[in-house]
Amino acid sequence: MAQNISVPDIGDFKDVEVIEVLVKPGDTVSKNDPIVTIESDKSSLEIPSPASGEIKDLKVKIGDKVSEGSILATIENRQAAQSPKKEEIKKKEIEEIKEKPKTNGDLHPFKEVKKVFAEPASKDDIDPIETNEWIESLNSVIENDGSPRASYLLNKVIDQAYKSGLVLPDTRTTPYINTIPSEIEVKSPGDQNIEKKIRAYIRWNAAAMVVKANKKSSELGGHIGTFASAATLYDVGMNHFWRAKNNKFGGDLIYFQGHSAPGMYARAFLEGRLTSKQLDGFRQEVSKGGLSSYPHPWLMPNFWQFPTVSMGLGPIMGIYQARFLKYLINRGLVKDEGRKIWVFLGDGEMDEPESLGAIGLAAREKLDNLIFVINCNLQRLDGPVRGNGKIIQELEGSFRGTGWNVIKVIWGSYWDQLLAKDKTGLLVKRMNECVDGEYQAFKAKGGAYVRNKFFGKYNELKELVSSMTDKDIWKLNRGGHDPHKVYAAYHSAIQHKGSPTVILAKTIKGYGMGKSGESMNTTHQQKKLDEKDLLYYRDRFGVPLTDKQVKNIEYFKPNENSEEIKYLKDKRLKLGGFIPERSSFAKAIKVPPKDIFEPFMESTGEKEMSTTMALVRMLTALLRDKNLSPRLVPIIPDEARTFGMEGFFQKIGIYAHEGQKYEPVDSEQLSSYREDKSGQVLEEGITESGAMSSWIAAGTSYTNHDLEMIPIYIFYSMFGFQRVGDLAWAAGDSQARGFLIGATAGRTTLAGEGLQHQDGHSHLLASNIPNCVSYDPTFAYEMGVILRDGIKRMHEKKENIFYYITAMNENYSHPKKPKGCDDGIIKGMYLFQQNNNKGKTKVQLLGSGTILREIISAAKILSKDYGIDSDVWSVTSFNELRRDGMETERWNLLNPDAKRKKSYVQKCLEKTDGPIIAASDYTRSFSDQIRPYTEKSFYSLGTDGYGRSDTRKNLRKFFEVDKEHIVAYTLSALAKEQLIASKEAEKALKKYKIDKNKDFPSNL
Ligand SMILES: Cc1ncc(C[n+]2csc(CCOP(=O)(O)OP(=O)(O)O)c2C)c(N)n1
Ligand SMILES: [Mg+2]
Repeated sequence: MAQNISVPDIGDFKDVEVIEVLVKPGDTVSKNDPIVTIESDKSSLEIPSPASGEIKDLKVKIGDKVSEGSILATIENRQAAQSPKKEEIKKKEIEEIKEKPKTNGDLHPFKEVKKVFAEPASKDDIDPIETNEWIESLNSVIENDGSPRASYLLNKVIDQAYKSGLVLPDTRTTPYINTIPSEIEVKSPGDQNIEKKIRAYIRWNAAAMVVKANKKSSELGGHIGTFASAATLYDVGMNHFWRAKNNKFGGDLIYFQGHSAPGMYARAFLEGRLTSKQLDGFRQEVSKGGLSSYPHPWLMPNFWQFPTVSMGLGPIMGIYQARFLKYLINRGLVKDEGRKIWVFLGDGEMDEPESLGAIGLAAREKLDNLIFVINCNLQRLDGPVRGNGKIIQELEGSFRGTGWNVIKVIWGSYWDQLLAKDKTGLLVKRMNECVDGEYQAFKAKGGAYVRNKFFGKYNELKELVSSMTDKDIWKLNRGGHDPHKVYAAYHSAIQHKGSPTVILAKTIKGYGMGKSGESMNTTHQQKKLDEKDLLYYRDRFGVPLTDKQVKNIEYFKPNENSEEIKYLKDKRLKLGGFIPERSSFAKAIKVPPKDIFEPFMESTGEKEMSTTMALVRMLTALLRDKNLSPRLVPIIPDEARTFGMEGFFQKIGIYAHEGQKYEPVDSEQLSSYREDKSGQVLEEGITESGAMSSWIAAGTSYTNHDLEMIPIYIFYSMFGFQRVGDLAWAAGDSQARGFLIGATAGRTTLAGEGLQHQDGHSHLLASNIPNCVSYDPTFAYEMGVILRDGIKRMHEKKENIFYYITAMNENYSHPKKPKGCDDGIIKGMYLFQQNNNKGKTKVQLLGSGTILREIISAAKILSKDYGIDSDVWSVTSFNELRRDGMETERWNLLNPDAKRKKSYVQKCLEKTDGPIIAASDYTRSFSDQIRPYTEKSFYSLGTDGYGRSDTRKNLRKFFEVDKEHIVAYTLSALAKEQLIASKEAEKALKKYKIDKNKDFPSNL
């Protein structure tokens, strides 16, 4: 007997929209199974079936308005009795899957449901009946033994096909539809109606903030279109998934897409964390209280956690963050609380090599604590990301190919019914064949255009939408804008085990901006909305502002007792607090007792060693300090042997999440390659960007994990700042603490390696990072003093600075530390040696790194052969001296009436005699930095020009920084100052066979 299913009493609501139709004619339903979902102003509701039976006639479609008593469908009760068998099979299937998973390592969580969509006939099919039999067999296995068994059989068949030499289809991509079938989507427990309102207010306030700033000055700018496309992706996370850090839980870590920052501010405003005055200060950061353009922890240290706006850095830093969290867990330093790292990215951003460059590592390390959400709005700044292709499919292939769990969220709920209704398979075919350039146009040009260009290609599809108005077609939404689909994807992602997950969410750039910028090529830079646009935007999302308020571009915030504000706060309260929020409760690490470094303060006597070797010894000593040792994180990109660090392999082990599954080839050796689940060394392989990202993760552990760590990343100095300068900048912004060691440093010291290896400028690159403190020490005791001071400043006193220290591979003996030079070593220079032999005149010789040794030798020659006295200064940091000089000079300029302050350089040199000759293994600009602060004649020698392979001796001669050149140039300088006769200098030039006609090395 047929029975109507109608809308029951739904209170005062009338004309409520149907947002989901959950059944189709022929479906068998049980009593209380949901039939449709309706969404009122207050909430969304599922309407249950009053009885069991078969759906006969569906009377509504998505978008229809219904009220109490409206008929939704009819149901034939008689069928109910006939269906238990099918239901039983399904139940058994689910139970069986629970009991005996038949595959191992299947990455795809959707095992229970067979994804059914029709397929059009193909002219390649020479025997459709046989094809059908194969498909039926597969269906029957799925039904009787479950999907894991079906996957197993298919894999076997594929293996067999390979063995038989068949050419198999590319299986990296799946059809252009949602990965999660609508039948098994987990429903959001949220109140959709309230969430929709909250989202509307956030959208409005974000846009208003940008428009207002831009009205103040067109210099200020901002972005509306990006957050407009991502609002739902963020909102669902904020309302339901992201757990904040508090005293009970470490917190999920969220990398927000940089230029979606306005949306985060807009939410924080509703949460009461930011005031409207602060929103008015968007991008006006010079006076206090302004909001930074993008996520910058340096500028908003209590708010932003991760600097992401330089495209590509977010993804690689996020991956290594997830890996570092596993490292801390596996080393027993933090609890495994199931914390997740979420990384939000743009589809255009995926062009960056850093974005995809480390996805293999994420899969290999089984980072199931990592979730990428890529906002595929199909556009970047200038236009389409892949106009001629499909970015979602391309990314699916890349991520699946490396072993990620891929969840595509392409179509919104409004499409579900159409997909279900299409019996021809042409709808999926059409979805597959359209390219992104077309999809972009569909959303820019309206419903009629979509009917014509998308559905219009096939008569069957035209027919499929014949009863829909253009408006209905326009409403067919994209997955990333549908909170139900997004919720289901997030829910599935957090359950997933064994591999990282990427969610590819299709959205519309400038969603809701209408003609002023929805899905247009110019959307990215749209920062102005005129009155008409603003009124449209308000109406589009139903923001309760009057026309006047809109014209004044007022923010909208309902009062504190409103259900929206209560709801929003309640959701965050349940999830542990607000996000983003940056804090640190890490305990300081006490610097080790001085005697750990004492041996390095003595002369090494006859024993020669490099500063690299000395450093490694110091690290070994530090590893003996029980308190500090576990916190050291040595990071090496496949150069441990180059730097003599292979002893660490056995001592502290190489971190490997799977331990060591093999007996290493060198197992009998002392420094055998030992991988261990609780290993301490991060042996990164050949990836400087990856190693740098690891270093940043460890260096910010004090805030992200409340655990102070001491990362020491050792690399070829040429492949440091030059290679990963932007990450170093981000490290400064992140306030990372730790040591970067530029090893094999110096343009002439590395000798045989040639142009691409020999570094003559890394210090200059480092000098530009405001909170990077850098040193170029020569002797072991200098290294020891600097290292100790660094640990104290960063990890005991918690200064937000990081260290760059160069270490060399040239072996020489090291003198005992001269008395009282600690302060000078740290400030940047100290008097190393005086040669006062009552010579005819005097010179001040300044040197750093290994070239200091050439200076020391030159001083001897000058004294012995030419009767010239000298003071020899070891300059540990031209960079630090320059900083002090700049500050002092500025103070003096600001205080013209006051007694002049002296820079440290001036204090050191003012009472000394003679001109200054400064030399280093870096370009002249390095030592030139202190030229303005000496008030003396200043001559610099350095290694300007491209490096080349040769012996150290020949290279130093070529770059004119060897002792002979230093002597000859010093004599020339003294002659120029009229302190000696010029013929003495001429004689020396001849003696050392210095070719006056040789071109400047920079030109060679
Ligand atoms: C390394 C780097 N290069 C260029 C930019 C400038 N830029 C900012 S946003 C953007 C387009 C981003 O497109 P997409 O990643 O698709 O993000 P959407 O705004 O579409 O979400 C560009 C080129 C940048 N921020 N970083
Ligand atoms: Mg984009």
